[in-house]
Formats: sequence, structure tokens, C-alpha cells
Amino acid sequence: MTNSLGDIQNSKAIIIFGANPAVNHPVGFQHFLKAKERNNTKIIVVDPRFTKTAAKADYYAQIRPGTDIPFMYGMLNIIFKNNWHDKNFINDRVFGMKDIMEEAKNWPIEKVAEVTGVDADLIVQITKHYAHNTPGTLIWAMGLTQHTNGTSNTRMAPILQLALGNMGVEGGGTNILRGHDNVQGATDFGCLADSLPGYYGLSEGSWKYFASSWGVDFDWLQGRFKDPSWMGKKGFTLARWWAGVLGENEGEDAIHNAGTRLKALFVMGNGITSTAQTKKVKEALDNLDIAVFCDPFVNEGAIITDKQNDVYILPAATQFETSGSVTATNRSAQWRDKVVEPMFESKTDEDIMFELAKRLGFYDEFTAGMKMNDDKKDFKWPEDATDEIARIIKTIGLTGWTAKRLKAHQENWHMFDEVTLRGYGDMTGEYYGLPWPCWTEGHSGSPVLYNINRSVKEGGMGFRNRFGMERDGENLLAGKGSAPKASSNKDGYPEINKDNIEAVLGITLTEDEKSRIGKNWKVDKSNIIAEKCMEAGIAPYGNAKARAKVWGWADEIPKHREPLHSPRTDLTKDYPSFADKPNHWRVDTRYISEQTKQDWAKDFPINLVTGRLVNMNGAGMENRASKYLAKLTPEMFCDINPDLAGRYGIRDGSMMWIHSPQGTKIKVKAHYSYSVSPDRIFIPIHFAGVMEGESLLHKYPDGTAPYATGESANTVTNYGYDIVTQIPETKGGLCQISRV
Ligand SMILES: Nc1nc2c(c(=O)[nH]1)N[C@H]1C(S)=C(S)[C@@H](COP(=O)(O)OP(=O)(O)OC[C@H]3O[C@@H](n4cnc5c(=O)[nH]c(N)nc54)[C@H](O)[C@@H]3O)O[C@H]1N2
Ligand SMILES: Nc1nc2c(c(=O)[nH]1)N[C@H]1C(S)=C(S)[C@@H](COP(=O)(O)OP(=O)(O)OC[C@H]3O[C@@H](n4cnc5c(=O)[nH]c(N)nc54)[C@H](O)[C@@H]3O)O[C@H]1N2
Ligand SMILES: [Mo]
Repeated sequence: MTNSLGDIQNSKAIIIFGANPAVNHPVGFQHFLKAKERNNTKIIVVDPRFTKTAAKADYYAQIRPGTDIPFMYGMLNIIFKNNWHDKNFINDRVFGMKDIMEEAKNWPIEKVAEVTGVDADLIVQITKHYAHNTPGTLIWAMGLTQHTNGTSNTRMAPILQLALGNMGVEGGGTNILRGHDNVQGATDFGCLADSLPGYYGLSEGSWKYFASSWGVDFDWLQGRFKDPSWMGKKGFTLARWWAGVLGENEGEDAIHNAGTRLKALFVMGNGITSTAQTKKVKEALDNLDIAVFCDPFVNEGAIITDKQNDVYILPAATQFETSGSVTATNRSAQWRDKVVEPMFESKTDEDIMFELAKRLGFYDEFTAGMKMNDDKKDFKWPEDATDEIARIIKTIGLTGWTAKRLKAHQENWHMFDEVTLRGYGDMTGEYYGLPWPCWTEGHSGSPVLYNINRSVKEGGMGFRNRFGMERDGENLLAGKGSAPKASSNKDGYPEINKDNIEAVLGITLTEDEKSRIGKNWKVDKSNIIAEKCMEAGIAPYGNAKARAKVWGWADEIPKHREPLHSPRTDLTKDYPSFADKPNHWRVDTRYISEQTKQDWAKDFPINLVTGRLVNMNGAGMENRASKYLAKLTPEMFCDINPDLAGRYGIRDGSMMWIHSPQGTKIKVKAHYSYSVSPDRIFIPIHFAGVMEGESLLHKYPDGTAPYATGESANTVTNYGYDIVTQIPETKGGLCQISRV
């Protein structure tokens, strides 16, 4: 999120693509409703189904799944034609908009209507309203990401905002509603298969910076890998870890894993039945040597497998039984206290990890970084872990996130404004949760990213200079006069390093400072670079142009590509998927070969849309184990338009089959609903415990069966993975249905 939930109250217009906050972020959604009250803000919802959020909208566009890029190009086409774009902003702060303008010409409104299924007049009304009511905020969530073309979707949305000058302002921004509690923190701190904590790459330089910051030998770290080359390679993703177990050397899911397959699985905080292609997941679980599930509930990974031995269910404590910091969707930190001691024989996640590290023989190295404290002998959990993070992670600016400061914010909740996040009284000069980047121990935090109307000291900054100084003859630094307020340098400037700091900041370093300063702002353990930058009003990461166009990617500018399994076979010729991608996160991944393998729409004519319910979360075991939450939706169901159901002879409340292109099927209860049009159905993601019509109830350990079980949606979600991140295409796929 570039801004914050509270800041949405400043928006003059709200456009929501593929998110349903009334259901999935109901507390945050109150700020949307307050914007309506305060500014008469109109809400625009673009979603293939009429959701509870759509019910609060002023404009609702029922888009065909996977066609958001044509929709946004359609908007841009109208915007550019009418000169509604922000020319100064684009000129000074955006690279590559010319190419976007060219592509937008290919999307006249009639064509957009034909591809997206949204009425042309409605697109014009929406565009006019959104362009004329700035600042507008653009919201998205899983409806944009879970597609083979998801990365392009998530680039397109900021481009729309850049075109309107809606970035870097209160009430504007791209505000991505994140998922789990602390999922922002989980990615920031390194739960990713292609980076070190803080999004540091897997280069030798980064590894060396971390080795010394963690207090371990680089050679020891390197020795943990099969050979040094593996240290720089991406791992498997959660989406396709199963391919690593099945270990095919050739064929559709061939892997590239140093000639070996995965043998052990350790699960901490994931439901597993939430992963696309559940039958592959089951097959992989069956073929593991050992599977360990650390979970406060019986993880249903242990239920769907037929594996008899070496399956361990470890009772993890919940987050109420531990303490520490988490990161909210707007980049704010929150400190939390333990509410109760871990109950019964359960242990906290950190204790489970410490025990594991001991048994595996690297406990000393695992905890060495936390002992680089004043005490030097032992560490205090979780404070020393938090301080270690603050000490090391510069890339996203966590230097100011010391345990002491985060605790002070928790103790002073009442001293912060919910809209601006500004602190009062003892908290004056700080924003709630010190939203990153928080460059130094004295920094205020940055409530609105890329805002040049504030000084850097108060959270202002331009766009990051990350991709060089020049491209195609164009300067990549921000234009003249486009620097944050109170900056010693009024124009664009590069990221700050040891060699350019004096010139860019206009200062002279002492010999002592010169001897202590790091190579660049990202690895400067002395933090002299950041401190000097604050004094000069300079953002350590530079002041550059945002890129509407990237190089070295499959598509330099976002292009429409039909989903792998598209109901519009006629369009797949003009908007084909990507070339197949070998060794994509260690697994060969099919795109065009899958799309053209057969006429999918002939046998599977119905779009399959998946999503969430308000009373359940994720894989759902936590909530189905609650009698009262389970009672609200006691059975797995399918929202189906009566016109479609009628064609197949399926009655409201009767059971129906849903069949996938992979040959799998699920049996669910038909629920007549006009929220979906007759060309698509909707199923929720929160059930497990039934597999292709067979109940698995007998497999739960005594007394642990949840109050509600049902088919997992992911048994029928389709093959298909994003071209960059490999997120499964669980929001675009096809199915066939039949009566039982
Ligand atoms: N109650 C509850 N709250 C939750 C969760 C939960 O499970 N339950 N999960 C949390 C997590 S982990 C996450 S990631 C967030 C997710 O939050 P959301 O992304 O809001 O969740 P979804 O319901 O999966 O999907 C949002 C919408 O995308 C629409 N959609 C599907 N395909 C497309 C498309 O091609 N284009 C467009 N424009 N829209 C499309 C769906 O119809 C759906 O209404 O919610 C979080 N909050
Ligand atoms: N078809 C389809 N599939 C989807 C999606 C979709 O929209 N459509 N959405 C995807 C998305 S965005 C997500 S995030 C996933 C969500 O899916 P999961 O991540 O699988 O969701 P949860 O059920 O929240 O899983 C969390 C697990 O952690 C356990 N847990 C809770 N607290 C703790 C704790 O403190 N410690 C430990 N060790 N465990 C704990 C819970 O009991 C639960 O088993 O589903 C994905 N799958
Ligand atoms: Mo999520």
C-alpha cells in the first residue's frame, strides 16, 4: 500500500479492481464508507461478480475474468484522447508513458466492451468520473494477481494512477489490500524463495553483507549449499513445491533441482489445501519421506494424504500466546503483547524453530545475530530479533524500527490521528507504526510513498533510482524541480553511495566518516549515508522516474493476454499467452502450449471464479473448527445463476459436479444466485475434508474433526501460473458442470 487505510478518507474517488473489502477487510472498509460520508466519494467496483462491496458501489462493472488490462487501457484511451492526463507529472516523474499511449490507441471503447463484457457507456461514465475526481485511490487485491498475466495487471494499475497524477498524494496511491495478518511483514522479512530479508537479492555481495551482519562466516553459509552456484538461485514456490517432490526429470512438470527431489516438508502457518491443484499436492504429500505440520489446528494436509508413517502434527501456539512486531498492509509496524502463556503442550513458532535448529546443529549460528546486542552473550526474545532487523534492513528503510520505538507506539495508540497517522503529545514528529521507509532512529516514518510535497525528514520522497541513469536516450532521473520539499538538491538525483555522496548532497565528509561509511546506502552499517541524507533532505535511494516500461521482461509494457483456459478461443489468437517458460522457479511451466493444446472452451465452457467468505479464512480449518462460524456456511457450495443451472437441470439446493480441464471433479451444493452471470460460477476457497465426492472425516484424529467439511475449491482450479511470481491462476479458469 502506498498510502494507508485511514488516508482513503481523503479520496475523491475510489476504484476497486478484484477486491472485496466489505467481506475480506471489513474493518478497513469503514474508511471507504467514511470517504462516502465526508466527500460524497463515489465507489467504482470492477469484479466478475456482484459482491457485498459492489452493493455499496455507485458504479459496478461486471468484467469477464482476466480482462482488467483491456479495461484499464480502455480508460487510458479515453483519458489521453480527452487530455485528462497529468502532463507535468508524466513529464517529470514517469518513464515510458509514450509507449502506453501508443498501446492505448489499440483499445477503442467498442473493442474494450467486446473483450471485457462491460457496456461501453458504463466504461465511459466510470472513466469520466474517475478522471475528474482527483485524488482518486486505486484498490486491488487477489482479483488482479491470481492470473498467468497477474504481474502485468499489477503494473497496469499504477500506470493508470501515474497517468492521472494520482501518485504521491494524500487520497491517491495504489492501495493493495494485503492478506493475512502480517503477510506484509512475512514478505518484508524474507519468506520468499528469491530473496534475502528486505528484498536483498541472492548476489554474493548481499550474502556477504548478511553473513557479517548475522555474525556468521560467509564460507559456512556457502557450505550449506550443494555447490556455490545454488546460493544464487531461486527456490521452489509454495504454488509448485509438489513438483519438487514428484521430481520428474522430463515431461510437463520437469524440475531443475541439482538432480534430486524434495524429500521433507515442514509446514508452519499454511493450510496446504489452499494450494492450487490439490490432487497434485496430495500425491506429493504421499511421496514425501517426512511431513511435519506445526499448527494450532489439525492441518488438513495431514488429512488429505494417504501417507501412513512419518507424518507429524506439532501443536503450535497461536499469536495470542507470543509477542513481537507485525507489519500492517500500509507498512506500519505494530507491537503486540502475549495475552496468555502457550496452552497445554503447545509451543510458540520461535521455540519450535530454535529446537529444530538445535537438532540440526546450527542453533549458535541461527541466534548469533541477536547476540550482537549490548549483552553480547545471550539474547532477549523478541526484542533482540526486532533490533537485529532494524540494524540490517536498509532497502525498505527499517533502521528506525527498534523494539523500543515500536513499543512506545503501542503504548500511545490514542495519540495518533487515524486519517493522517500523525502523532501528538509525546508522539509528535512520528507517524503511527513508523510506516517504512523509516530511514533513521529519529525518522518519522513515511505515511504516503513518493510524496514530494513533504520533506524527506517527514516522510517525503521521489521514486527510487533503481534501474540506471538513462534508457533509450532518456534521462531516468526525475525532472527539474521535482524533488521533495526542503531538499538541498532541487532536481532528480541518483541513489547515494560512498563515491557520490559529497557531490549530490553538497557536503564534505570527515576522514573518520569516510573510513566508516559503507559502499552504498543499502549496506552502510554505519548509517552515515542515511543520517547525512536526512540533514540534506535527500532520499538515500535517489529521486528518479517511475517506470511504465521495463526491459528484460516478457512484456516491456503490460499487454493483454488471454487466460490459459479462456472461454474466448477466438481471442486467444490475437492475445496469446506467453512462450512456455523452462526452469521457472525450478519447474518447467507451460503457457502457450497449454493454451493451444485443445479447444478448452468447447468442453469446459464456464468460467470458474474463486474467492472468500466473511466468516472463514484461507484454508478454513481455524473457522470450521468453530461451531458458530461453521454454522453460517455449514457446507461447501457453488453460486450459480438460475439460467445456467436450468440449462443443466440443476435445482437450487441440489448437489452438482464441477469438472476441471485436468480431469478432476468436486461435488458441491448448488446455490442459486444472481451475483454471477450465466457464463460463470463462483466457489469459496475455505473447505477441505472431502475429496472428489469422498468424505475424509474418518481420517481426523479423534475429537479434531471440524464442524464443517467440504470439497476444496483447489481440487478443480486450473493449471496456470503467473509469468513472474508463479502465483496460480485461481481467478481465471474453466470448468464444466453436471447434475448429480
Ligand atoms: N473473511 C476473510 N477475510 C480475508 C481472507 C479470508 O479468507 N476471509 N483472506 C485474507 C487474504 S490471505 C487475502 S489475500 C485477502 C484477499 O482479499 P480479496 O482479494 O478481496 O479476496 P477474494 O475474495 O479472493 O477476491 C476478490 C475478488 O476478486 C474477484 N475477481 C476474480 N477474478 C477477477 C478478475 O479477473 N478481475 C477482477 N477485477 N476481479 C476478479 C472475485 O470475484 C472476488 O470478489 O483477504 C484477506 N481477508
Ligand atoms: N482457489 C483459490 N485458492 C487460493 C486463493 C484464492 O483466492 N483462490 N487465495 C490464496 C491466498 S491469497 C492465500 S493467502 C492462501 C491462504 O491459505 P492458507 O495460508 O493456507 O490460509 P490459512 O487457513 O489462513 O492457513 C494458515 C494456517 O496456519 C495456522 N495458524 C494460525 N495461526 C498460527 C500460528 O501462530 N502459528 C502456526 N504455526 N500456524 C498458525 C492455521 O491454523 C492454518 O492452518 O490461499 C490461496 N489459495
Ligand atoms: Mo493471501
